[in-house]
Amino acid sequence: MKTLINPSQNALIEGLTRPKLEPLDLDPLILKVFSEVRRNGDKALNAWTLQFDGVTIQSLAVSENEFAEAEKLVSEELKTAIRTAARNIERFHRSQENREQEVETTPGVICWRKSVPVQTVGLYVPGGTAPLFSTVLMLGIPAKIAGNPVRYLCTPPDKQGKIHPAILVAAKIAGITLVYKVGGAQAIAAMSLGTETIPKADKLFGPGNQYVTAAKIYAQNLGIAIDLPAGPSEVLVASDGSISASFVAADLLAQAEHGADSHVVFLTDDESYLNSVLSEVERQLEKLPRNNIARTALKSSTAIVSKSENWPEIINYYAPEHVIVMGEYEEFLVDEITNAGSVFIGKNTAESFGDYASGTNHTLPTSGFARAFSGVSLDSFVKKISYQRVSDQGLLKLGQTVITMAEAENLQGHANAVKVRLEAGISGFQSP
Ligand code: HSO
Ligand code: ZN
Repeated sequence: MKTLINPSQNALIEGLTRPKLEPLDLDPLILKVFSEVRRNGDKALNAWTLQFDGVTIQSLAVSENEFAEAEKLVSEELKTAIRTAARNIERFHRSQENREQEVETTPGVICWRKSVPVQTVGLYVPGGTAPLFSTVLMLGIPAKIAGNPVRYLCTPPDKQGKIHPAILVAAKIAGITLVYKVGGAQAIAAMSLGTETIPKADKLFGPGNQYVTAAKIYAQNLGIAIDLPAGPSEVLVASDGSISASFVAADLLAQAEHGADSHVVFLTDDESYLNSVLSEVERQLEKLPRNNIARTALKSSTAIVSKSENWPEIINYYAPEHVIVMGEYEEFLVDEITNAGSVFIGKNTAESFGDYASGTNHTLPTSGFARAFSGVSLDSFVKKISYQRVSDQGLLKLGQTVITMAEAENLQGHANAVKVRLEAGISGFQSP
């Protein structure tokens, strides 16, 4: 990790700059994938799957038998853990169901809003080195609560054409029964365009590599909504010397092991404590199976010593996906944080709780998007439709206001739409 001791403003800005990925010009490939999927549907998916995943898929949809097989392959202990996490995720997301009040803004003018589920949602879970079945819960459970009529999952097959059994077990628990064996940009193209087998989605969810992200951005041009602009995962840990260095080191490494492009920041006010944390990181790193990945991530990560009064500004400038605050300043920091995806408070609150099982969603804004975006929640799966009804009384009370404003905007047609009613309404009113 780079260390910055009481850095200047410029040094700080540089230290908090997230590593840039090699810019790949993916546009031609993404265009090609989309145009082939549009032209050849499932056949194109099979061809891309053979090319990128090295396997020929007999049937895109996971069968009942495959679900049953997966149940047998996952240990009881893991199934219990998945169920416990699912219960907490469900409880937390159900608490987000809020019925809004009808409002009579003017006598006779009633306005209200209702959540209506997005009709078809396509969820994506990457394959690769870590099978993220926890992400299946984080996306599938709010979709179940929202009641999206069509919800399905795409995930790439392994070399044997199989899906990791824990992904299927989690899907079942989250109420997802449609799982398709397709990954990468071709999966996003299939969800955006629809094929013979895969329904066209209205909104896409889920993390992915650069190809998946580029394809999701392309899908937006086709009028498909996406959850969040996704980037590499990140954490900022802010702690004073009262917290065991091993806790801080473990939290930094938990995030660094996600990917070589993960970014972690450690913020403290004591240089000797910073050194103990750094040696603890080295010690724990040795024993981590994914230490190569974590080591690369740590190279472009930063440890900062700065007075605690500067911490809010540093945290809010960086706008971390996750921030863990531990020690004497935790309450003060919690009140001052304005930019973060999710805040973890106190010495026991490892980010891993939120990643898996406390109930909060782990699909969060990265790359500084926490300045303006929220993480995935129940709201992400619904649209809020507004409704209104104007009675005769409302027409009489508010009609002239609308006419005056419309005429001042030189939109006579708008004014007329009220005038014709007012004239008809008033005469109807006066001669019963
Ligand atoms: N930290 C990741 C989520 C995750 N961690 C999944 C483990 N599995 C992004 O918030
Ligand atoms: Zn994680």
